[in-house]
Order: sequence, then C-alpha cells, then structure tokens
Amino acid sequence: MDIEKAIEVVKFELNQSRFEHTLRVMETSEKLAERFHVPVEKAKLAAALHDYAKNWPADRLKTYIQNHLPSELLEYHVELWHGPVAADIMEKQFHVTDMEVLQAIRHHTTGRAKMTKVEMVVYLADYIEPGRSFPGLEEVRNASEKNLEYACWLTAKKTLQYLIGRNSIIHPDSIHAYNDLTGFVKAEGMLNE
Ligand code: DGI
Ligand code: FE
Ligand code: FE
Repeated sequence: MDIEKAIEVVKFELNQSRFEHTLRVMETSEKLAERFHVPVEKAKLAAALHDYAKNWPADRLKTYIQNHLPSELLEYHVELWHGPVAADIMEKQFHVTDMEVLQAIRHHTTGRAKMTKVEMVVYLADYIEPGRSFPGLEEVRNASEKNLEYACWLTAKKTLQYLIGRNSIIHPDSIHAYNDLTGFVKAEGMLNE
C-alpha cells in the first residue's frame, strides 16, 4: 500500500480529530526517521495506519479478536486492542506485507522487547506528536532530538509510571519494552547507577 492510499483508507475510518492526530504522527515519524536513519517510507506508512481501528466500538474489536487473534488480548484493557486488530486487518485485507510496518502498527501502544527502529519511531512519535500535552513531555521531546532509544526508554518509563499511578493493569509487553530499553541505555552508559 502506498501512503496516499493509506491516508484515504484511514480518513474514511477515523473521526476528524483522530485523523488529524494520525497526520501529526506521520509528520513526527518522518522527522524522527530522517534524524535516526530509519526507512522513512516504512515509518510513515506504519504511522498512517497505526490507529486504523481506534474508533471501532469495543464490541466490534472484541468480536474481531475472538475470530482472528489470541483471545488472551481480551484479558487486557480495551485501549490495547486497536493496534493488534489494525495490524491484522492491514495484513489480511489490505495485503500489507512489510513485517516491520505490521509490527510497528501492532505494538504501537505497548511497545515490546527488541523493537525495530521503525517500531520505536512510531511508538515515540505517537507519544510526542505536537497535539499531545502532559507533564514531562518536554523532557521526552528534548531527548527525541538526540537519541531514539533513550527517548523510547523515557516514554516506556513515563507510561508505566502513569499507568501504575492510575492502578491500571500493565500488559507484559509494556514491561518488556521498559526492561529491554533500560538494559540498552544502561549498557550505553546513559544512566547513573
Ligand atoms: O491510540 P492513541 O491514543 O494515539 O495512543 P496509544 O495507542 O499509544 O495508547 C492508548 C492508551 O493505552 C494510553 O492512554 C496508554 C495506554 N496503555 C499503554 N500501555 C498500557 C496501557 N494501558 C494499560 N491498561 N496497560 C498497558 O500496558
Ligand atoms: Fe493507538
Ligand atoms: Fe495514536
């Protein structure tokens, strides 16, 4: 699928504010991909498609998961359903074949261990796109000027802190993302022990 087609597909599927968020995630992904030498077209395509299923009602997502995906996903919060559903639809119905693009869509909410750079770009862009505003975001935006892994580590850490603060159930992939990135940034000497 090319970018123009992807934009057309999600514009039809999303409400106006979610579509505008998607365009901002695309622009942010493009900048990050150029900055960190990540394949720009893959990052933009994954960004365009990442929230494809975000406006589906919960019962539609649930039915799709029951029919097509491991049902264990239903044990986790409804917010975690739209990425895996979008990736599955892009693969099966829209014949997107690029695994890096599909993984970036699938894991954009939680992250995971051993994310590819394309996954990291979309994960980070979704968090820092200019329409977002919450405490601590400037620190992540500043980090995103310099180091992709460090900025993703901050994203994973702040997401966990936010979720724990709200007594949320944490998906294992969110924890795996944090552990993996913590190991990486420590090995690079970016953290004080
Ligand atoms: O779809 P978006 O709003 O653009 O953003 P998203 O898909 O990254 O995240 C949706 C929400 O999911 C966000 O408020 C954080 C939340 N989230 C991320 N990881 C977890 C989680 N929620 C729970 N309960 N558990 C997680 O592990
Ligand atoms: Fe999302
Ligand atoms: Fe998003």
